[in-house]
Amino acid sequence: MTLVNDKLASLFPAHIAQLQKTARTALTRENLEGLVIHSGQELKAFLDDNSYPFRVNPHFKYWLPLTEVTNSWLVINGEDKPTLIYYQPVDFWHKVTPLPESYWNEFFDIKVLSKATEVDQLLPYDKKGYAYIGEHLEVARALGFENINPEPLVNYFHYHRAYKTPYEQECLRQSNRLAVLGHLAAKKAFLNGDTEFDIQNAYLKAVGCTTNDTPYGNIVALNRNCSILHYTALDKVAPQNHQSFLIDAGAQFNGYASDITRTYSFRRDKFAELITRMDQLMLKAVDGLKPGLSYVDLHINTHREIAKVLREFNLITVDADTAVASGVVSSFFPHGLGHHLGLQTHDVGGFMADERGTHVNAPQEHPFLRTSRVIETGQVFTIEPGLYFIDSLLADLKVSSNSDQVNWQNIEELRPFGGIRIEDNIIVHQSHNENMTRDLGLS
Ligand SMILES: [Mn+2]
Repeated sequence: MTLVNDKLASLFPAHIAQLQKTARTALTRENLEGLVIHSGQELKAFLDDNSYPFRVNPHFKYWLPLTEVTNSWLVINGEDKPTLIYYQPVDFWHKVTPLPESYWNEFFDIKVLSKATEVDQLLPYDKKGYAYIGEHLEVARALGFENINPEPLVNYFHYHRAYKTPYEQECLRQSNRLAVLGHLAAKKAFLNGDTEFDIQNAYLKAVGCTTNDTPYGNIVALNRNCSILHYTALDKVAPQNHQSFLIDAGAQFNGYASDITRTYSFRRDKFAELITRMDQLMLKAVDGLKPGLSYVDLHINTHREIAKVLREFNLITVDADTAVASGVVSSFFPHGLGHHLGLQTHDVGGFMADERGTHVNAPQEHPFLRTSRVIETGQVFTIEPGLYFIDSLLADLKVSSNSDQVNWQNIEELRPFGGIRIEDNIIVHQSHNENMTRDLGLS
């Protein structure tokens, strides 16, 4: 861990310098003096005194690896050392986290806040030139902010967040490392015949986290459940036969997410062959990530590749081109090829054509694609093609005019396995792609 820490320490200064530069440009453009970023506050459940799990403002954790502190603030002007107002109450009910001593401390002017309501004493006196970035609009107004989450400023940051600094890239590698530990444990639990619930626990134990710490709700699915794209039910009873296993699960490191999916067959059967073929297709799609190309084109091209697989496995009766043209492929691959990855699992800025935030939709025929942006160096993506046997989509297909393009008997044979998705996390470098997931040995 010290080696990792040394590496992060060596990369952090350039990260902060980059963010300062971004902030300076954005503030000058908007004619503002500075920005005040609120980490957030706990949100109480309705009529209850318990809070939802805390999720820090992503703009806050962009600047420093603090993901669990509420009522904390950053004051930034892009020139001076940013001020961190760190909330450390006197509280005998809850664990109070003292400020961790770390490589990033020296880059902030740190002030400790012991009463959340007294923050105004530490914030800039005149709020006119400052923008509030955060979730709690009533707090911002009460403090006297007039500029609350101004869109041009937020868009500017969202656009630039797509280019990961070397520090962020290292955080994403570490986040992949953690998730891979979980994936290896989960695979073992599946082959041991465990329930979905027990596989999930094996995953969390190996990563060393709770469900509140994962970047999104893990998808741990056996057999037919693999066909439910966002299945999160966690059955506590084992199925009669273990046939297939799909796990879509990530981890967080310093607030950066990993998002990895694997599918396994219990036996060496037709479904296992289909997984091998989809894995090959998936790696080919990764090779298609190149600076200057369009992610939309890569997605559309993957449709054609999946059509070829459907034909090879005799799941359709027509050639690939016909299946693409008729739209049959979408019944088997109904989601996008992938998305930007970073501080958020589905990272922001995917539809932005420029730093003003000009929105470009995904093509109408591909409504679930999460990015329309040109691929560029320094961006980080998931690539996650899928091939599923989804009851509702197949039912629609069966009564459609395309029904005769499908080999229904062969579909029935594979339906109990649910489906396949394979997902890796990739950094696009100028001369090559870095597949962080494969580099860690997860096949
Ligand atoms: Mn994903």
